[in-house]
Amino acid sequence: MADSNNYNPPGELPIVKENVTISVFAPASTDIARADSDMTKWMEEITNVHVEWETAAGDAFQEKLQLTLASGAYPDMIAAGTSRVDKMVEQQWGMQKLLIPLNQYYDTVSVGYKNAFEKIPGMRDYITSLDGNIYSMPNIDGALQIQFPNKMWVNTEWLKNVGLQAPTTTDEFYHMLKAFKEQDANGNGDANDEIPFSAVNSNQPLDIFLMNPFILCPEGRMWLDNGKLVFSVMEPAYQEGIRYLNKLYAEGLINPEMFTWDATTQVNTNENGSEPVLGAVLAQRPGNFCDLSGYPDNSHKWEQYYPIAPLQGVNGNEMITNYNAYSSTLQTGVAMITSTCKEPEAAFRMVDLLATEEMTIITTNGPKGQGWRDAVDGEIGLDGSPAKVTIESEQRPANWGGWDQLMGRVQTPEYLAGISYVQDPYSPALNPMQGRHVVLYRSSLDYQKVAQPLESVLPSLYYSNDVINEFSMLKTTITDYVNEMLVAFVTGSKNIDTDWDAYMSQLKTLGVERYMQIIQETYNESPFAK
Ligand SMILES: [Ca+2]
Repeated sequence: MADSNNYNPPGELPIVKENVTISVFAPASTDIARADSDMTKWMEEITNVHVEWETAAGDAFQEKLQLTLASGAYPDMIAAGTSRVDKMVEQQWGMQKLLIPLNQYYDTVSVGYKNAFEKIPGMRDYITSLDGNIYSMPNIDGALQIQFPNKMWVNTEWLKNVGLQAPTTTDEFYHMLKAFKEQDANGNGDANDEIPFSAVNSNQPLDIFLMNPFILCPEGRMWLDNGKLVFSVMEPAYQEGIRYLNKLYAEGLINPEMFTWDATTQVNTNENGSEPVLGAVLAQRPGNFCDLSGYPDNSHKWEQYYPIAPLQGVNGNEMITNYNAYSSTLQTGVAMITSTCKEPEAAFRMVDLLATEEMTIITTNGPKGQGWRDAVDGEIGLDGSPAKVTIESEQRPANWGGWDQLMGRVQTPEYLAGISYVQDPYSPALNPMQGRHVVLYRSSLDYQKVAQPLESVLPSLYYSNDVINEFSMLKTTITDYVNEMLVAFVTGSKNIDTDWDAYMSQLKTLGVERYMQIIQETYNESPFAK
């Protein structure tokens, strides 16, 4: 049994007076052996918690973890990093008492997560299982561009060349694409090499940004209207939005290759010639359509692009954009403590220490004074207010790596906004306040201003064992069909008017009513509805 006298009060270091050992099962670091990392040694020095690592190569991690658990020889802690354990599996392990509930630690000794709970609305609800217990310690990426990842990047040089302002309506967007197509928008003397609009279908479905003026369409295409589930793809306004997309396609304004392109093809196509060939691109970040590598000698084409704000609603709709409040920001299934751990408080407090704002930058950038320092007067953060810390170089010390997203890194939106950069690492020629971090942050504010209300966001939920298999099957079948029909309607291989009824009836045949019922009932039972 753990000796409670061995513990210093919460928030004080070291965590324990006399060394304790925690065994941790983790994916191997590609950087440096976990035990050899300078950060590992430093963590032990400041906490008195010694970690005994057991690792498996990243792609074998899940399989080896299953084998380890099946053998009954549990590690004290699982630190899955980016090989996250599925939300449902995590809940199942918790209910089987393989993992211990962490509520008491969150309530009594937490410092880092306590701060995060206060700053991130809905966070505690999101990580609470159906039985009311919390079984894991999440990573949090609170960057604004993660919450608003579906941006329409437009080439601002092209806008100047065709004499247009950034479009604010679906009509203006259409006319902009037409101008891109008909004119030599990139100014290379060839009027036919412009691709007016593209996206990589695998990570940015075509119905995400351009559908919002017609009907709100988040990733997953579902949202809550006063607690009642809406599946956008079944609504008449969605049909109208598809008519618009079909018009763009029929007039040659949408890249016909986008449905089969991957990100690399898109980047290479745009980087191939002396001038970019993509006009508008639906993407999370410039790296999805430009090559930012090879610093400082890359093409710098990305600097021509800036995201336009969400378009105005049609038919009197308010301007609205989808808000990815939970799924990418709050990463569950990262760090979990097993029932055989003899020092669960030490394990929790070690991860909770990593979850403090101070540790975020140490984990990511290295020790203070090596690449980063406290900000001085006059340095401002991304949000324009006085900065808290200043990053001078994003090159951290060579032996520091391995802990980044391994367990408990918490980047709150407020903290990230308070970072000042001496030099934008992707664009040395630019003033840092015009650099990539700033572009991503500032353009996200245009989206945040018209974000769907938080209560209308459908989070990914913990489903009960009774329905999980049925739910997963319905989800796969229905999502595949909806994606297939989206392409068919947009490209015209199915007719959006004459084939719409058949589409609706096929959705019913596939079980869409039951699918929505499961989600609605699970949502109603979740902490979000209470
Ligand atoms: Ca041209």
